[in-house]
Amino acid sequence: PNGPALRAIGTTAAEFERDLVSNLYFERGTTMESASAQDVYQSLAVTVRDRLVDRRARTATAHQAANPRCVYYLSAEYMLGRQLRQNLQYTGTEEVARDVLKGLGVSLDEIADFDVEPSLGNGGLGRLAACLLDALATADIPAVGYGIRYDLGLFRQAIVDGAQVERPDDWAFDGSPWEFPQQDDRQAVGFYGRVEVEAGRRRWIPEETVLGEPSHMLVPGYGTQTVNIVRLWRARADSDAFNLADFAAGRSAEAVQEVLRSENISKVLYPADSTEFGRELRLKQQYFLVSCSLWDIVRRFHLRNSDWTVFADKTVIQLNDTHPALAVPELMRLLVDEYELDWDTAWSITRRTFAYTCHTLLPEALETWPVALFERLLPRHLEIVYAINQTHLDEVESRFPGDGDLRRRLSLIQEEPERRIRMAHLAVVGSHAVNGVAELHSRLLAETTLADFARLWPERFRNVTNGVSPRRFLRLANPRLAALISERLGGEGWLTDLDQLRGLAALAGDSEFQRRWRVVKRDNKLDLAAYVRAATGVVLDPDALCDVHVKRFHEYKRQLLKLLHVITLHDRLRADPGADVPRTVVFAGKAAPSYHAVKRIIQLINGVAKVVNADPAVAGRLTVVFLPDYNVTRAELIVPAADLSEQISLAGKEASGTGNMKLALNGAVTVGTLDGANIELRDRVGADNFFLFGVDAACAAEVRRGDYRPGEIAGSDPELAAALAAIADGRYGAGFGDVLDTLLGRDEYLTLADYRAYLDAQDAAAAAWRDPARWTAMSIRNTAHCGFFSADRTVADYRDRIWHADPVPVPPR
Ligand code: 26Q
Repeated sequence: PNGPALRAIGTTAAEFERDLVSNLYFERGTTMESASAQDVYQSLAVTVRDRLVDRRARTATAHQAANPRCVYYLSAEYMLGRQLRQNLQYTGTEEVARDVLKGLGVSLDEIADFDVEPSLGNGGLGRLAACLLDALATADIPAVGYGIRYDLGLFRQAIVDGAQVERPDDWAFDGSPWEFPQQDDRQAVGFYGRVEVEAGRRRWIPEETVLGEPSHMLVPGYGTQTVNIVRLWRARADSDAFNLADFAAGRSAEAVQEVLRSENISKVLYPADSTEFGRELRLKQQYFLVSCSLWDIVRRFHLRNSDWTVFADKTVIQLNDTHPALAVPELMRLLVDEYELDWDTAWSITRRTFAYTCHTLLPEALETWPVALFERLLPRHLEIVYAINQTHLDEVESRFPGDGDLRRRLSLIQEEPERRIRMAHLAVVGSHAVNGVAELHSRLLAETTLADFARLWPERFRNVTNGVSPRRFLRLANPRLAALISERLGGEGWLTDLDQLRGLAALAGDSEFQRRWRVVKRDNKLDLAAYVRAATGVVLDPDALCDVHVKRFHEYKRQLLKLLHVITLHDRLRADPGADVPRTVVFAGKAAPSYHAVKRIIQLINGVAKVVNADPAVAGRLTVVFLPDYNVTRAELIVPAADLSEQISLAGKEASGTGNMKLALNGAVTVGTLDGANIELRDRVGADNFFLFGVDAACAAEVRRGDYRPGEIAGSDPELAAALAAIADGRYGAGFGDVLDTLLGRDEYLTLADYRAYLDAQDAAAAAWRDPARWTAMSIRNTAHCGFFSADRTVADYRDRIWHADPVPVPPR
């Protein structure tokens, strides 16, 4: 039992140093004397990683023995964040590593900066997946995350002449020490081809095959022995893909074309967080993920079981939005075509196995795929989708006879203007549970987007409000605040039981505690200021109110509303230096490369920042910065420094938001609308500790239905008119007429309608800031009442309401 792992589990300084130096020697072929910083980083990473391997081995053994119900999380995206500091903390080796490195003449902080985050996602959905995996492992729930190992993650954003420029994110360029390649488990995936009938059974004969090669990364739980895994698939050419005739005829370069085509499948993450439907390669990615993962899930099941009747008792597959919804027809294909179960049995197993999480309400973000494309790529799956649809519509007919309109609305196939497959309908029909990601979102899903389904199967619909990992977003990102909290609460129990933060509420008015709270915030702002200065040259005042709007760019998130506020503040401050408190406004976020309208807003922000920061009349009062390349690492820097959290989406558009939770947890006070999880956040921290403004979702829908005239609002509000005029006169750069036209034309996201209420909320926030004791009390209360937004609570809700999976404790060595 003490097998080979013995070498690398010691946590004393001597053992750690021996392994580090040994890894440097045998893995990098060098010694401390001649090692580069990159050599030291790679060896350190392997040394830390190895300390988790023994836990992983014991986890696998415990799971094999218990034969429990396993949670399989299928997601096209994961944003895991940097691994080094997390794994140092989870293995309790941070201090040892720091001391050992110091003894060897290097600083851990410098080495840790070589750690690269795998940015295998766009934003909230991918980061949620990572937080849930963290909480699953922490709860000792047997789980595997399945995803795609994109060679290129989400593009890196640079700002050139004020505009977003995208550069490739070759995240593994210098090596990828956290990955364990698993070449032996390669799996063939078919595409195209035809369906054949043999002895009355239908079988798919693909025309092309590609191999899926897994590698896994370790997902340790905090304060437990459990180490789960995330298994990421990479496409490799099948040697048959090589055009042998070309090759033999000396045309080796031409022969390689087929290889490249196959391997393109996992080449790059699509950088759009809605609407990229119709791209064949994207659909191929989805099927590639689904096919490899289901094969693996079935293989794992067969390691411990032999009878299909217990499959759904041992397996729950959570679909992270519709991106992996092809898993429904794929499981049917495996069960019916390959394992020869009858259709009804297969369908019952399938439905009991899947659960679906929806992350949007925007109709344009609901995935649909052209039937013609689907048929060419996955002919047998199309037949299965049709068969599922037939049974489904028969059920609708028997329950609501003669309602042709209802049948049309519930169908898996959209007929007009072109025949398309509705992936959300496929996911709902194939699952036993469907959930939204915040109370409001789940309610609106059942009342609007999926209303007909909610009427058909009300018992399937539920809510699971999102949460975030307190380990990553408090302990790792904000060690100063974590230390202060632990000191006051007498330990670190709050890290896995976040409701304990409530104990801070009693200290909200304590002046000595407030003073220490402010020191932490100020030190965090100094860290942010140092980074901002190096990255952009802009100098930040650590005593100014740090006002942050950081998230993906989308019109509905209304970065433009924040910018109108900035322009108005600038105007006011020129007339009266006391018109606002000293303020730093931080914008960060990426725009989908093809989303022209928001790329223009990024340009406008940079134009405004340039003018404001160069104006001596407001120096020391207002500073505006656009921090490029927002990602998990950058969030870990910005979030702990924030005083004011901008959560200003148009009500009814943001499914949940999770940045709102991260910021409140770190003591930022929110200015926000009644949208997504903001509502639940305000309920918990208290209306007095939250700056609410704007129309609610019902009102927004009503305004949109009526004849809304943004021009009239602009005409009757002089400050708003002045802000728009400033954009028009070219001082922030010529030619922003298009931005003005969207505001004064349709103003789809009611930016002008909410402008005045927003400014009033900001004035209220400024008034609170002028009274440091009042502000600090609000800040402390935000942290104190955030326990609900722990991903541990989210996972407990999924476990109780959907997964019904029991923990399997892993015994210590
Ligand atoms: C789909 C098909 C083709 C190409 C791209 C896509 C695609 C990719 C990513 C569609 C959507 C996404 C990402 C969506 C997302 O991040 N949604 C956010 O999910 C969070 C976690 O639940 C919520 O908090 C946010 O409100 C929601 O916007």
